[in-house]
Parts: sequence; C-alpha cells; structure tokens
Amino acid sequence: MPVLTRKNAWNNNGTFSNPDLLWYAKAVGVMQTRPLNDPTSWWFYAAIHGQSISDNPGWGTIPPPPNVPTTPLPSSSLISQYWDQCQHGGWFFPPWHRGYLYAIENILRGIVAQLGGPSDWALPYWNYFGPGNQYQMPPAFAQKTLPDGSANPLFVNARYGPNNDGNIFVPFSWGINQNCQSNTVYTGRQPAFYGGNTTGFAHFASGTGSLEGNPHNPVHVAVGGQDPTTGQGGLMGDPDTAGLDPIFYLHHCNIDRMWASWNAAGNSNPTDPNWLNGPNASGNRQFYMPTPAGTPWLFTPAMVNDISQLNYTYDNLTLGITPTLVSQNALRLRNFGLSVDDSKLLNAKMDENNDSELVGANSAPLKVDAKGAQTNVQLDSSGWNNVAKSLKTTTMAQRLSENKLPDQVYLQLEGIKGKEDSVVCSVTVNNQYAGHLSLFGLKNASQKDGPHGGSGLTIRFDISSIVDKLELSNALDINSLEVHIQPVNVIADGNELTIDRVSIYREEQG
Ligand SMILES: [Cu+2]
Repeated sequence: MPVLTRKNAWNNNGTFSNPDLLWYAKAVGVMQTRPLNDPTSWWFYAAIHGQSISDNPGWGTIPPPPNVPTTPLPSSSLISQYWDQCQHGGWFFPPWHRGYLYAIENILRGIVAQLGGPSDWALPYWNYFGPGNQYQMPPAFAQKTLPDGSANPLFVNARYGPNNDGNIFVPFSWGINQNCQSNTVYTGRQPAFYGGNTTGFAHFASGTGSLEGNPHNPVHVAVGGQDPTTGQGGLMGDPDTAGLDPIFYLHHCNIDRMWASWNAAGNSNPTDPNWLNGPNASGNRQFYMPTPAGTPWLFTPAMVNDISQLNYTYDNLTLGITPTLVSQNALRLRNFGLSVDDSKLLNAKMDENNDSELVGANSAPLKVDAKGAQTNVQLDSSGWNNVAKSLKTTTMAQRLSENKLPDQVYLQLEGIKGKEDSVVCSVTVNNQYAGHLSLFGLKNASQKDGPHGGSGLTIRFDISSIVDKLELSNALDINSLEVHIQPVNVIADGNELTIDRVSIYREEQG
C-alpha cells in the first residue's frame, strides 16, 4: 500500500475544484445518512468525541442543517466503549486525536472508493497559519450546495465565527499563534511544554499542553462563535458538538500536522510506558475507534507515535516558524543591554522539571460577568525578590556564562468554571496585554458529577515580558499586580465565570 499524503485544503482556492474537498463532502453526506446507532455514522462518530444528546440546550436544539438525530441510541455497552472519549487537558490529547482522525479517514476513504473516487483519498488540513487568505475557512464549507446542486454536507448553520456574524476566520488579534512549535519538551503544561501533563484517561483535566492550549482551543471557539441573539455557542466551540461540524476534522488534521512537524524537527515524544501504553496502563478506560466494518480498533499512543506507523504523511512538514524560544530570550536579554547571540542560548533549555514556585495569589474567588472583573494579586516578598534578583544585569551576566536564563514568570488562572465554552476574554496585567482566555471544554470541566469532580480549567500565560518592562522602568519593587479580565463577546445571564484563584508563579531556568 503506497503512503497516503494529506494535502492543504486551500489547494484550488479551497473550493470544490479541489477534489479532496469534493470527495470529502460526498463521503460525509453518506455517513450522515446512517443512523445514530451505527458506529460508522457521522452522528455516532461525533459522539465518540463528546455528546450532549440528552441535554438542553443539546443535540436536540441544534438549528439545522445538519439535521442532528437524537435516536435511535446504541446499546449501553457501545456507548460506554466509545462515547465521550476525547482526551483534553493532558498528554493524551495529541495521540488520541491522531487515532480519531485516522479511523474516520479510513471510513471516509472506503466510501470515496465506493462512490468511484480516488482510492488514495486522504483528509485535507486547514493550515490557518498559511500565507495569503488561508486564515479564512476554505470557501467550500460556506457553500450551501455542491456543484451538482444538491445540499452541501459541509455547510453548517451553527457556525458563527469570531465576530458572531457568520464570517469564519482565525483571529490573530486573539493572540492565536504557533509559538508552541518552539517548545522543546513534550511533557508539561502550556505555554512552555508541548504535549500536556501526565494524566490517566482524561476527558477534561487541567494539564493542558501548549499545542492544545494555543492554537487548538481558541481556533475551536473562534470558528464556533456565538449566536448573536442568544449568546449560545456554535457547534465547534463545545467538545460535545464539535465533531458534528465537518470543519472539525480539517482543524484537527492541521493540529496533527503541527505535531508531526514538531517531531520531524527533532523533538521527542514521551518514552514513559504510562504514555506509550495509554490509560489502560493504569487500569483506566481504553481508546477504541470503529473500523469501516464497524468493529472496534483498540489503539495506544505507541501505535500512533509516528505517522509512518499509520502509512500517511503531509505535503508540508515544516515547523512553521523559526524557533522563537531562542530569539525571544535573546530579545529579552538585549532589552537589558546584554548582547548575546542566539547560538549561545541554544544550550539554555527550558527547565524540564516543571517545578515552579508560587510567588503570589489573590485572596478570594473571582466572578467574571459581562462587565469583566479585576483582582489584586498580592506578591510574596521573598519569592518576588528572587524574580527581581534574576533580572539584575550582573546576575544575568553571571547566569549567561553558565548558559542559564533569567526567571520566567507566569500568570495562572486556576479553577475556571462556567457553563458556556464560547465565552472569550482578554487578560491584562498592570494594563499590559497578557493574552486571550479561550475556554473550550469549560462546561465539561465544571460539572461536579463529571469524571474530574468539577475542578474547572486552569490556564497559564507567560508574563515575563511584562515583568521585564516593570524592571526596565524601575517599577518592579511592588507588593501586588493588578489583573483585569475583560470579555470580548457575550456573557449572557447565568453564564458568568468563576475563577477559584489568580496566582503568579516563577520558574527558574536551568
Ligand atoms: Cu479539538
């Protein structure tokens, strides 16, 4: 069997003259004719990722198209084997989604061949970081009909976009970027670590890695957007409906391509047996996907560790960016008047032990409503002194001679809870932009009866450059930092966020 090549969806201008998109649309249409209880139906496959069939709002209230069924339900044993399986907030996020894509691609390819299409059809990817207008959704997805005049299975009503007006694109103004590609270590949390922290079977945990945290999460929320009248999120913004939107699989194909590119650049996946053998190594639920015949395929991360094991490749496996870890740190040092060349910093790696020290926290849980919220984060004087010390020019010169970098400083929002995943906020520290908060998975992570006891989401921002500016303006000698959280879209009544704790961490670079 020849190696299959996944190609850019924007080929032939992202229209139906791109055969990869035309055959995708036709095969999705066939999957959509199959009933909910068929493991190879579009609906069953979306429910493997996550489902809200018995909720309100849930699958029963989705405005068509598509016409989403809520019956007939499969047997309870099929449901517990397959449904609500997606791995978020931990180190199984990349391999679980790789297996999920691989299995649907096999089902779709079988249908394409039956319809008389190419036997080497492969899933296209949407590289929103590509040149020109590729940040926009390929136009074939916004077309109501196929070239033959029949309904377009790729068209979705509940897809509102970042401005909630039906214009679907990836807004770089939300801080969406591919800086994750400059990480060099897999295991650990965003923004310094690529693949996520160690977890067992984790539908929604709080160990999100940087590939998942940015770009994966905000692209979901931006594409989904919100119904401008009700504030209800679009399909892509909620993991319990995202797999119903055909653009989902092209977004994830790009995330998978980024991971493969990261490996192709020489970065390594975990060798820990607890990752390689999947959650079953610790006695948890295992990863199952349906084959085209509807039978279960059991897979582990070891089986999807390298794309060559799965007989496919991408037409583009470049890293996407020059490794900015190096140049950002060089830039940081130059701001302090220290001239260093990038090559010297190459040996100064991020701390692999992920041991950060808490140097400050606010005093009470924070509520974020439509007007936003503000909180004062008190700094612990001895911990904060260590940050200040690491930024003194003499200390830095000494550290650099040992290939060490100054402290990284992080803002951490812990235990974020709420009901509506499509809420997006911008976050500032002392009036300086820290980043955008996107809350894909919020509802699931907040549910007390869920598998994670409602611990909510935890999100970290690197605020080292903000701290640098404070030091450069001789304003680092302070007792607190002012954190401001401002919604950029609708927070309807009842959809307010709560944040258990707002904290500041330092990480010594070794
Ligand atoms: Cu996703």
